Amino acid sequence: MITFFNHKHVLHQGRQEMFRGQMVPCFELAARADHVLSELTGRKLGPVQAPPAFDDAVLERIHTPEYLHFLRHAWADWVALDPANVDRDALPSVWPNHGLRKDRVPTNFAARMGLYAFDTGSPLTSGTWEAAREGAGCALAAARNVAEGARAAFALSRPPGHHAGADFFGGYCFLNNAALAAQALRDHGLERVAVLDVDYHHGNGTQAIFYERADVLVTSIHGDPQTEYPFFLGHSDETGLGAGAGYNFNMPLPRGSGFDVWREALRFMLRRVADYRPQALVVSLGLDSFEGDPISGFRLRSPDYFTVGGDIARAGLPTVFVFEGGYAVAQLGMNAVNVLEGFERRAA
Ligand code: Q9C
Ligand code: ZN
Repeated sequence: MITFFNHKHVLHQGRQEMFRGQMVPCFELAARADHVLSELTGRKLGPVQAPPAFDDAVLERIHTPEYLHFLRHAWADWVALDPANVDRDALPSVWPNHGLRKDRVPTNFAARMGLYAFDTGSPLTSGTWEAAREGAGCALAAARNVAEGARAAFALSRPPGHHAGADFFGGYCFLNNAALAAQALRDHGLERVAVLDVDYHHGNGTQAIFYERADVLVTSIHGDPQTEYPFFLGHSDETGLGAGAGYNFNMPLPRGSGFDVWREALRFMLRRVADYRPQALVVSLGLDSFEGDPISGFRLRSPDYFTVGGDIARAGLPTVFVFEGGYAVAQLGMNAVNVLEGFERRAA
């Protein structure tokens, strides 16, 4: 399968995130994408290309103009606060929760950070916009390839995307690549598109974006939000709203779940996908379900990922894979490519 690789991903390198009252080194490292790329090329999975140029207007199919404006100018605004900020990443510290107003956009930059962010774990850096924008280009290119008849395509990029909503960032995510891919498939004329999110963390951004829509089915298998990030979304009783009622499925699993339990959940979700009769599938491919992941709690082993890829292939759908989380850097390339190779074997 063809891979669209984000060569600009290195422009986004957060230094530290807030964790349990301390600043700790970021888990979402540049080495992640490079490991997957070298494994891909080593195992000859197919051609690797840079995405073609695209117009920013397509980002507004998913994100609000105000939020995009904020992201585009955030670094300049941050440095304008204090020239010494060039050597510091921007993180929020105040939020419009608990009875505070979010209908007025403050001019103060720290306040706007809080308006558009939902955690203190997603540093915004000098190159975040450029890196995230090019990553969106990878997702759009992969979607276009699949819309034009490819069996599958892979968008290999960081920062990841599934926690980002129409007007917010968090969970290391700024632009929702999977949502942009799903929307691009719709805009290329496909009537029904399904999303399957297998990242350890619930894809709250993707769910929120499509929650009231029937034309994009969203399914997700993830750590139970009672104990796992992002905590405030991802329960099984979230099934969609309005026109979207019945088009959202969550399968929260307890921390510690192994592949037997996880695969049953995958099969359940693939039946929901089949019932929907979509014309294409977008897979939010997080590899943080791995037993060695430093911030997650499932127990999948490296060979299991071949099976995951094979199960997904058996859905028989044109498939866009979008890279998401996965923080066991040394095994990340192997695990990601195992999924893709398992898919290719079954799809052939
Ligand atoms: N210090 C994705 O996998 N922080 N995002 C958890 C660890 C947030 C994960 C605490 C994890 C976000 C795309
Ligand atoms: Zn994750």
